[in-house]
Amino acid sequence: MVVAGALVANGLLLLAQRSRPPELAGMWELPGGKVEPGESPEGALERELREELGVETVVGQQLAGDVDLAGGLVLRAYRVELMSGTPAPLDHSDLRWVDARGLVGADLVDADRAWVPELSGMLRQP
Ligand code: 9L3
Ligand code: MG
Repeated sequence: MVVAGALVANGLLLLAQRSRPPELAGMWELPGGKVEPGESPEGALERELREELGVETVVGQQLAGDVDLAGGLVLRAYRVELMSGTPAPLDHSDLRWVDARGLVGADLVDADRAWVPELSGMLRQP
């Protein structure tokens, strides 16, 4: 399983720009990564966000609908709350906070597109 986090603050969502692999580099995603053996999905997401962004988070509600990825992996997204730290692009090319319009206009990885309607509803409207 792969887990991803929707960090929303002040009506804005944090998007992260992938640096790899080449076919995804430059595209934007909800940050996260693979669940390791022995981890819960929530624990894995907290670890990934600590590694990728340098922040402490608490994982909340799951977003609706898991997404099938190539290679038999399943992608699941959760709301996450920022507890401490300021997100930094420790593993990504760049970070960006987007409102509803910015999310719709972003060059998102295909896997994350299913959540755009649900996420837009949580964000500041233009
Ligand atoms: N993936 C897709 N959308 C996301 C994330 C975090 C990951 N929001 C896909 C890209 C990779 C795989 O899942 O094919 C593993 O992710 P990572 O460990 O390279 O971040
Ligand atoms: Mg990752």
